[in-house]
Amino acid sequence: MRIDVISIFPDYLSPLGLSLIGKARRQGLLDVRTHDLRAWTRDRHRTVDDTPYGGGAGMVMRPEPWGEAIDEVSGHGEHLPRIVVPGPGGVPFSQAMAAELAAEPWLVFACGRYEGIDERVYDEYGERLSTVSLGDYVLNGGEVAVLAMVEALARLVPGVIGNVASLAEESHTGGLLEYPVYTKPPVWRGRKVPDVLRSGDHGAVAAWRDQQRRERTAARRPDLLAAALPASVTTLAGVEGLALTTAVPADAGEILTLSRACWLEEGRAHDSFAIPALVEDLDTVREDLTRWHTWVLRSHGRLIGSVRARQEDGLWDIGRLMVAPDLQGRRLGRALLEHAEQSAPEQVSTYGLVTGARSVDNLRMYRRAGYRVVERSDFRGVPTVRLTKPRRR
Ligand code: JEB
Repeated sequence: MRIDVISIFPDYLSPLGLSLIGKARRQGLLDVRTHDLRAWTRDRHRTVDDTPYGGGAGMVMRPEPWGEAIDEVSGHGEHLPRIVVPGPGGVPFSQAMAAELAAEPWLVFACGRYEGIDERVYDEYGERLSTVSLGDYVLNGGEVAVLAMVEALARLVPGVIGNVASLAEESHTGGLLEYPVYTKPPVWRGRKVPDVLRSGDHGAVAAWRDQQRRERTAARRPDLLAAALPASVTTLAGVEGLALTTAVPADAGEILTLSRACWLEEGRAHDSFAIPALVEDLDTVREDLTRWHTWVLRSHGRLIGSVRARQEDGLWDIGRLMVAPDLQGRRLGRALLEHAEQSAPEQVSTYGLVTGARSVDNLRMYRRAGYRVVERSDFRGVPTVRLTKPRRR
Protein backbone atom coordinates (compact mmCIF):
# COMPACT_ATOMS: atom_id res chain seq x y z
CA MET A 1 0.00 0.00 0.00
CA ARG A 2 1.26 3.48 -0.84
CA ILE A 3 0.68 6.46 1.45
CA ASP A 4 1.72 10.03 0.58
CA VAL A 5 1.52 12.76 3.21
CA ILE A 6 1.75 16.45 2.30
CA SER A 7 2.48 18.90 5.12
CA ILE A 8 4.37 22.13 5.86
CA PHE A 9 5.98 20.15 8.74
CA PRO A 10 7.06 16.86 7.15
CA ASP A 11 9.34 16.22 10.17
CA TYR A 12 6.19 15.99 12.27
CA LEU A 13 5.59 12.65 10.52
CA SER A 14 8.95 11.10 11.45
CA PRO A 15 7.30 8.66 13.92
CA LEU A 16 6.08 6.82 10.80
CA GLY A 17 9.67 5.48 10.58
CA LEU A 18 9.43 3.79 13.98
CA SER A 19 8.06 0.57 15.45
CA LEU A 20 5.69 -1.63 13.46
CA ILE A 21 5.06 0.94 10.69
CA GLY A 22 8.81 1.52 10.24
CA LYS A 23 9.33 -2.24 10.04
CA ALA A 24 6.48 -2.65 7.53
CA ARG A 25 8.09 0.07 5.38
CA ARG A 26 11.45 -1.69 5.46
CA GLN A 27 9.73 -4.94 4.49
CA GLY A 28 8.08 -3.24 1.53
CA LEU A 29 4.53 -3.72 2.87
CA LEU A 30 4.01 0.04 3.15
CA ASP A 31 5.43 2.72 0.84
CA VAL A 32 5.14 5.94 2.90
CA ARG A 33 6.34 9.18 1.31
CA THR A 34 6.22 12.56 3.05
CA HIS A 35 6.30 15.83 1.13
CA ASP A 36 6.89 19.47 2.04
CA LEU A 37 4.00 21.57 0.72
CA ARG A 38 6.39 24.54 0.31
CA ALA A 39 8.09 22.68 -2.54
CA TRP A 40 5.03 23.68 -4.59
CA THR A 41 5.22 27.41 -3.82
CA ARG A 42 6.69 29.80 -6.40
CA ASP A 43 7.36 33.00 -4.46
CA ARG A 44 10.59 33.97 -2.68
CA HIS A 45 8.98 33.57 0.77
CA ARG A 46 7.44 30.19 -0.07
CA THR A 47 4.05 31.48 1.10
CA VAL A 48 1.28 28.96 1.77
CA ASP A 49 -1.25 31.16 3.63
CA ASP A 50 -3.11 34.42 3.34
CA THR A 51 -5.83 36.45 5.09
CA PRO A 52 -9.42 35.18 4.93
CA TYR A 53 -11.90 36.79 2.54
CA GLY A 54 -14.79 38.19 4.56
CA GLY A 55 -12.52 38.88 7.51
CA GLY A 56 -12.02 36.97 10.72
CA ALA A 57 -9.15 35.70 12.78
CA GLY A 58 -6.13 33.77 11.56
CA MET A 59 -4.89 32.74 8.15
CA VAL A 60 -6.18 30.38 5.45
CA MET A 61 -4.06 28.09 3.26
CA ARG A 62 -3.99 29.26 -0.36
CA PRO A 63 -5.32 26.80 -2.93
CA GLU A 64 -2.51 26.96 -5.55
CA PRO A 65 0.24 25.05 -3.68
CA TRP A 66 -2.30 22.42 -2.62
CA GLY A 67 -3.59 21.90 -6.14
CA GLU A 68 -0.12 21.57 -7.60
CA ALA A 69 1.11 19.33 -4.77
CA ILE A 70 -1.87 16.95 -4.93
CA ASP A 71 -1.74 16.78 -8.74
CA GLU A 72 1.98 16.06 -8.89
CA VAL A 73 1.90 13.50 -6.06
CA SER A 74 -1.14 11.77 -7.58
CA GLY A 75 0.35 11.61 -11.08
CA HIS A 76 -1.96 11.13 -14.04
CA GLY A 77 -2.22 7.38 -14.20
CA GLU A 78 -5.38 5.43 -14.68
CA HIS A 79 -5.83 4.87 -10.95
CA LEU A 80 -5.83 8.03 -8.90
CA PRO A 81 -5.36 7.84 -5.11
CA ARG A 82 -8.09 8.72 -2.62
CA ILE A 83 -7.36 11.95 -0.78
CA VAL A 84 -7.93 12.28 2.96
CA VAL A 85 -7.94 15.74 4.54
CA PRO A 86 -8.05 15.77 8.36
CA GLY A 87 -10.20 18.50 9.83
CA PRO A 88 -12.26 19.11 12.99
CA GLY A 89 -15.41 19.27 10.84
CA GLY A 90 -14.88 15.95 9.04
CA VAL A 91 -16.68 12.62 9.22
CA PRO A 92 -15.61 10.97 12.51
CA PHE A 93 -12.74 8.53 12.02
CA SER A 94 -13.64 4.99 13.14
CA GLN A 95 -12.39 1.42 13.03
CA ALA A 96 -14.75 0.82 10.09
CA MET A 97 -13.19 3.72 8.21
CA ALA A 98 -9.70 2.45 9.05
CA ALA A 99 -10.67 -0.90 7.49
CA GLU A 100 -12.08 0.83 4.41
CA LEU A 101 -8.94 2.94 3.93
CA ALA A 102 -6.66 -0.05 4.57
CA ALA A 103 -8.23 -1.74 1.54
CA GLU A 104 -7.19 1.12 -0.79
CA PRO A 105 -4.03 0.68 -2.84
CA TRP A 106 -2.99 4.32 -2.50
CA LEU A 107 -3.89 7.21 -0.19
CA VAL A 108 -2.82 10.86 -0.13
CA PHE A 109 -3.16 12.70 3.20
CA ALA A 110 -3.21 16.49 3.04
CA CYS A 111 -2.33 18.13 6.38
CA GLY A 112 -3.71 21.63 6.79
CA ARG A 113 -2.62 24.26 9.34
CA TYR A 114 -3.87 27.67 10.48
CA GLU A 115 -7.66 28.05 10.03
CA GLY A 116 -7.71 25.41 7.30
CA ILE A 117 -7.50 25.11 3.52
CA ASP A 118 -9.33 27.26 0.92
CA GLU A 119 -12.67 25.52 0.29
CA ARG A 120 -12.10 25.38 -3.48
CA VAL A 121 -9.49 22.64 -2.96
CA TYR A 122 -12.22 20.39 -1.49
CA ASP A 123 -14.51 21.21 -4.41
CA GLU A 124 -11.75 20.57 -6.96
CA TYR A 125 -11.26 16.92 -5.95
CA GLY A 126 -14.94 16.14 -5.33
CA GLU A 127 -15.69 12.50 -4.49
CA ARG A 128 -12.01 11.56 -4.48
CA LEU A 129 -11.50 13.63 -1.33
CA SER A 130 -12.82 12.85 2.17
CA THR A 131 -12.65 15.17 5.15
CA VAL A 132 -12.11 13.14 8.28
CA SER A 133 -12.01 14.18 11.95
CA LEU A 134 -10.01 12.40 14.61
CA GLY A 135 -12.43 13.46 17.34
CA ASP A 136 -14.26 16.33 18.98
CA TYR A 137 -11.38 18.50 20.14
CA VAL A 138 -9.24 21.06 18.35
CA LEU A 139 -5.70 20.38 17.10
CA ASN A 140 -3.37 22.90 15.44
CA GLY A 141 -3.09 20.94 12.21
CA GLY A 142 -3.67 17.63 10.47
CA GLU A 143 -0.31 15.97 11.22
CA VAL A 144 -1.22 14.34 14.56
CA ALA A 145 -4.49 13.12 13.05
CA VAL A 146 -2.57 11.54 10.15
CA LEU A 147 -0.23 9.76 12.58
CA ALA A 148 -3.25 8.26 14.35
CA MET A 149 -5.12 7.35 11.17
CA VAL A 150 -2.10 5.79 9.48
CA GLU A 151 -1.35 3.75 12.61
CA ALA A 152 -4.94 2.50 12.80
CA LEU A 153 -5.18 1.56 9.13
CA ALA A 154 -1.63 0.22 8.67
CA ARG A 155 -2.18 -2.48 11.28
CA LEU A 156 -5.08 -3.75 9.15
CA VAL A 157 -2.84 -4.15 6.09
CA PRO A 158 -2.05 -7.88 5.78
CA GLY A 159 1.38 -8.68 7.20
CA VAL A 160 1.92 -5.44 9.16
CA ILE A 161 0.96 -7.04 12.47
CA GLY A 162 2.76 -10.35 12.96
CA ASN A 163 0.18 -11.62 15.41
CA VAL A 164 -2.96 -12.21 13.36
CA ALA A 165 -4.77 -13.66 16.40
CA SER A 166 -4.75 -10.29 18.15
CA LEU A 167 -6.71 -8.81 15.24
CA ALA A 168 -9.23 -11.66 15.31
CA GLU A 169 -9.77 -11.09 19.01
CA GLU A 170 -10.55 -7.41 18.45
CA SER A 171 -13.22 -8.14 15.89
CA HIS A 172 -14.86 -10.41 18.43
CA THR A 173 -15.66 -7.87 21.11
CA GLY A 174 -19.31 -7.55 20.08
CA GLY A 175 -19.44 -3.77 20.33
CA LEU A 176 -18.32 -3.62 23.95
CA LEU A 177 -15.22 -2.10 25.53
CA GLU A 178 -12.27 -4.37 26.33
CA TYR A 179 -12.04 -6.28 29.62
CA PRO A 180 -9.21 -5.36 32.05
CA VAL A 181 -5.97 -7.29 31.65
CA TYR A 182 -3.40 -8.34 34.27
CA THR A 183 0.05 -9.93 34.31
CA LYS A 184 2.63 -10.85 36.95
CA PRO A 185 3.20 -10.23 39.80
CA PRO A 186 0.04 -11.73 41.38
CA VAL A 187 0.10 -9.00 44.07
CA TRP A 188 1.40 -5.48 43.43
CA ARG A 189 1.31 -2.76 46.13
CA GLY A 190 -1.26 -4.86 47.93
CA ARG A 191 -3.48 -5.10 44.83
CA LYS A 192 -4.39 -8.67 43.89
CA VAL A 193 -5.06 -10.05 40.44
CA PRO A 194 -8.73 -11.27 40.51
CA ASP A 195 -8.79 -14.89 41.70
CA VAL A 196 -10.94 -16.07 38.80
CA LEU A 197 -8.13 -15.26 36.31
CA ARG A 198 -5.79 -17.66 38.15
CA SER A 199 -8.45 -20.36 38.69
CA GLY A 200 -7.86 -22.19 35.40
CA ASP A 201 -11.65 -22.29 34.87
CA HIS A 202 -11.93 -21.04 31.25
CA GLY A 203 -15.71 -20.75 31.39
CA ALA A 204 -15.57 -18.66 34.56
CA VAL A 205 -12.85 -16.45 33.03
CA ALA A 206 -14.96 -15.84 29.90
CA ALA A 207 -18.06 -15.00 31.96
CA TRP A 208 -16.07 -12.64 34.24
CA ARG A 209 -14.51 -10.85 31.27
CA ASP A 210 -17.90 -10.45 29.60
CA GLN A 211 -19.35 -9.01 32.81
CA GLN A 212 -16.42 -6.57 33.11
CA ARG A 213 -16.93 -5.43 29.53
CA ARG A 214 -20.60 -4.76 30.17
CA GLU A 215 -19.95 -2.81 33.39
CA ARG A 216 -17.22 -0.71 31.77
CA THR A 217 -19.32 -0.01 28.70
CA ALA A 218 -22.30 1.03 30.83
CA ALA A 219 -20.09 3.36 32.90
CA ARG A 220 -17.91 4.86 30.14
CA ARG A 221 -19.71 4.40 26.83
CA PRO A 222 -23.44 3.97 27.46
CA ASP A 223 -23.99 4.97 23.81
CA LEU A 224 -22.50 1.62 22.73
CA LEU A 225 -24.76 -0.53 24.91
CA ALA A 226 -27.87 -0.40 22.72
CA ALA A 227 -26.01 -1.97 19.79
CA ALA A 228 -24.03 -4.42 21.93
CA LEU A 229 -24.71 -8.10 21.66
CA PRO A 230 -26.40 -9.99 24.50
CA ALA A 231 -24.09 -11.63 27.05
CA SER A 232 -24.80 -15.03 25.56
CA VAL A 233 -23.26 -14.04 22.21
CA THR A 234 -20.06 -12.34 23.30
CA THR A 235 -18.84 -15.50 25.01
CA LEU A 236 -19.52 -17.61 21.89
CA ALA A 237 -16.51 -19.10 20.19
CA GLY A 238 -16.10 -19.58 16.47
CA VAL A 239 -18.23 -16.76 15.08
CA GLU A 240 -16.26 -13.60 14.50
CA GLY A 241 -16.90 -10.03 13.55
CA LEU A 242 -20.44 -9.99 14.93
CA ALA A 243 -22.59 -6.90 14.64
CA LEU A 244 -26.23 -6.64 15.67
CA THR A 245 -28.14 -3.73 14.16
CA THR A 246 -31.67 -2.60 13.46
CA ALA A 247 -32.68 -3.71 9.96
CA VAL A 248 -32.99 -1.07 7.24
CA PRO A 249 -34.79 -1.40 3.86
CA ALA A 250 -31.48 -2.32 2.18
CA ASP A 251 -31.42 -5.50 4.32
CA ALA A 252 -34.71 -6.80 2.87
CA GLY A 253 -33.19 -8.89 0.07
CA GLU A 254 -30.81 -10.73 2.37
CA ILE A 255 -33.56 -11.26 4.96
CA LEU A 256 -35.74 -12.82 2.25
CA THR A 257 -32.92 -15.14 1.18
CA LEU A 258 -32.12 -16.20 4.72
CA SER A 259 -35.83 -16.78 5.51
CA ARG A 260 -36.18 -19.11 2.54
CA ALA A 261 -33.10 -21.08 3.60
CA CYS A 262 -34.24 -21.30 7.21
CA TRP A 263 -37.92 -22.13 6.71
CA LEU A 264 -37.31 -24.78 4.06
CA GLU A 265 -36.63 -27.29 6.83
CA GLU A 266 -39.84 -26.21 8.57
CA GLY A 267 -41.74 -26.77 5.33
CA ARG A 268 -40.35 -30.27 5.05
CA ALA A 269 -41.12 -31.10 8.70
CA HIS A 270 -44.73 -29.98 8.25
CA ASP A 271 -45.27 -31.32 4.72
CA SER A 272 -46.31 -27.88 3.60
CA PHE A 273 -44.59 -25.09 1.75
CA ALA A 274 -47.44 -22.65 2.33
CA ILE A 275 -45.61 -21.21 5.35
CA PRO A 276 -45.62 -17.38 5.12
CA ALA A 277 -41.83 -17.06 5.61
CA LEU A 278 -41.35 -19.34 2.60
CA VAL A 279 -43.82 -17.80 0.17
CA GLU A 280 -43.72 -14.07 0.86
CA ASP A 281 -42.05 -11.75 -1.63
CA LEU A 282 -39.52 -8.97 -1.34
CA ASP A 283 -42.15 -6.23 -1.16
CA THR A 284 -43.79 -7.95 1.81
CA VAL A 285 -40.43 -8.19 3.60
CA ARG A 286 -39.84 -4.49 2.93
CA GLU A 287 -43.29 -3.54 4.12
CA ASP A 288 -42.94 -5.66 7.26
CA LEU A 289 -39.78 -3.73 8.15
CA THR A 290 -42.06 -0.72 8.66
CA ARG A 291 -44.51 -2.67 10.84
CA TRP A 292 -42.05 -4.60 13.01
CA HIS A 293 -38.85 -3.73 14.76
CA THR A 294 -36.40 -6.06 13.00
CA TRP A 295 -32.80 -6.79 13.97
CA VAL A 296 -30.11 -8.32 11.78
CA LEU A 297 -27.04 -10.17 12.99
CA ARG A 298 -23.99 -10.06 10.73
CA SER A 299 -20.64 -11.80 10.85
CA HIS A 300 -17.98 -9.86 8.92
CA GLY A 301 -20.81 -8.35 6.91
CA ARG A 302 -22.62 -11.59 6.12
CA LEU A 303 -26.25 -11.74 7.29
CA ILE A 304 -26.35 -14.77 9.59
CA GLY A 305 -29.46 -14.16 11.68
CA SER A 306 -32.50 -12.02 12.28
CA VAL A 307 -35.47 -11.56 14.59
CA ARG A 308 -38.35 -9.12 14.79
CA ALA A 309 -40.88 -7.96 17.37
CA ARG A 310 -43.78 -5.58 17.85
CA GLN A 311 -46.12 -4.62 20.63
CA GLU A 312 -49.74 -5.73 20.70
CA ASP A 313 -51.33 -4.40 23.87
CA GLY A 314 -49.35 -5.84 26.78
CA LEU A 315 -47.80 -8.53 24.57
CA TRP A 316 -44.39 -8.31 22.87
CA ASP A 317 -44.93 -10.39 19.75
CA ILE A 318 -41.63 -11.93 18.61
CA GLY A 319 -41.23 -13.59 15.23
CA ARG A 320 -39.06 -14.61 12.30
CA LEU A 321 -36.24 -15.80 14.54
CA MET A 322 -33.68 -17.23 12.13
CA VAL A 323 -30.04 -18.31 12.07
CA ALA A 324 -28.11 -19.35 8.95
CA PRO A 325 -28.25 -23.16 8.61
CA ASP A 326 -24.45 -23.59 8.81
CA LEU A 327 -24.29 -21.63 12.09
CA GLN A 328 -27.17 -23.22 13.98
CA GLY A 329 -26.50 -24.94 17.30
CA ARG A 330 -24.21 -22.17 18.62
CA ARG A 331 -26.79 -20.40 20.79
CA LEU A 332 -27.08 -17.53 18.30
CA GLY A 333 -30.85 -18.01 18.07
CA ARG A 334 -31.15 -17.92 21.83
CA ALA A 335 -29.06 -14.75 21.89
CA LEU A 336 -31.26 -13.06 19.27
CA LEU A 337 -34.35 -14.08 21.24
CA GLU A 338 -32.90 -12.56 24.41
CA HIS A 339 -32.07 -9.39 22.52
CA ALA A 340 -35.64 -9.10 21.24
CA GLU A 341 -36.97 -9.66 24.78
CA GLN A 342 -34.63 -7.04 26.29
CA SER A 343 -35.74 -4.52 23.68
CA ALA A 344 -39.41 -4.71 24.75
CA PRO A 345 -40.94 -1.40 25.83
CA GLU A 346 -41.67 -0.69 29.51
CA GLN A 347 -45.41 -1.57 29.35
CA VAL A 348 -44.84 -5.11 28.04
CA SER A 349 -45.69 -7.84 30.56
CA THR A 350 -45.60 -10.94 28.31
CA TYR A 351 -43.52 -12.18 25.40
CA GLY A 352 -45.31 -14.26 22.78
CA LEU A 353 -44.43 -16.22 19.65
CA VAL A 354 -45.85 -18.81 17.28
CA THR A 355 -44.05 -21.78 15.74
CA GLY A 356 -44.81 -25.01 13.92
CA ALA A 357 -45.98 -27.83 16.19
CA ARG A 358 -43.39 -30.17 14.69
CA SER A 359 -40.42 -27.84 15.01
CA VAL A 360 -38.94 -29.94 17.79
CA ASP A 361 -35.54 -28.23 17.98
CA ASN A 362 -37.11 -24.77 18.08
CA LEU A 363 -39.68 -25.85 20.67
CA ARG A 364 -36.91 -27.25 22.90
CA MET A 365 -35.01 -23.95 22.65
CA TYR A 366 -38.14 -21.88 23.45
CA ARG A 367 -38.91 -24.15 26.41
CA ARG A 368 -35.39 -23.72 27.79
CA ALA A 369 -35.75 -19.97 27.34
CA GLY A 370 -38.87 -20.03 29.56
CA TYR A 371 -41.69 -20.19 26.98
CA ARG A 372 -44.76 -22.40 27.55
CA VAL A 373 -47.42 -23.54 25.07
CA VAL A 374 -50.72 -21.66 25.65
CA GLU A 375 -52.63 -22.56 22.49
CA ARG A 376 -52.59 -25.10 19.69
CA SER A 377 -53.97 -24.09 16.36
CA ASP A 378 -53.49 -24.57 12.65
CA PHE A 379 -52.55 -22.23 9.85
CA ARG A 380 -53.56 -23.37 6.33
CA GLY A 381 -53.36 -26.99 7.44
CA VAL A 382 -50.04 -26.54 9.27
CA PRO A 383 -50.29 -27.33 13.00
CA THR A 384 -48.96 -24.41 15.05
CA VAL A 385 -48.43 -23.61 18.71
CA ARG A 386 -48.55 -20.26 20.50
CA LEU A 387 -46.08 -19.84 23.34
CA THR A 388 -45.76 -17.12 25.94
CA LYS A 389 -43.35 -16.16 28.68
CA PRO A 390 -43.97 -13.68 31.48
CA ARG A 391 -41.54 -10.78 31.64
CA ARG A 392 -39.22 -10.90 34.66
CA ARG A 393 -38.44 -7.57 36.29
C1 JEB B 1 -7.13 18.97 11.59
C2 JEB B 1 -6.77 21.65 12.04
C3 JEB B 1 -8.19 24.39 13.06
C4 JEB B 1 -10.80 25.20 13.13
C5 JEB B 1 -10.02 25.26 14.27
C6 JEB B 1 -8.71 24.85 14.24
C7 JEB B 1 -5.83 22.12 10.03
N1 JEB B 1 -10.08 16.13 15.40
C8 JEB B 1 -9.43 17.25 14.96
N2 JEB B 1 -9.36 18.38 15.67
N3 JEB B 1 -8.68 19.29 14.98
C9 JEB B 1 -8.29 18.76 13.81
C10 JEB B 1 -8.77 17.43 13.78
C11 JEB B 1 -8.65 16.39 12.80
N4 JEB B 1 -8.58 15.55 12.03
C12 JEB B 1 -7.57 19.52 12.79
C13 JEB B 1 -6.54 19.72 10.59
C14 JEB B 1 -6.36 21.07 10.82
C15 JEB B 1 -7.36 20.89 13.03
N5 JEB B 1 -6.49 22.98 11.97
C16 JEB B 1 -6.75 23.93 13.04
C17 JEB B 1 -8.99 24.34 11.97
N6 JEB B 1 -10.28 24.75 11.99
C18 JEB B 1 -5.95 23.27 10.77
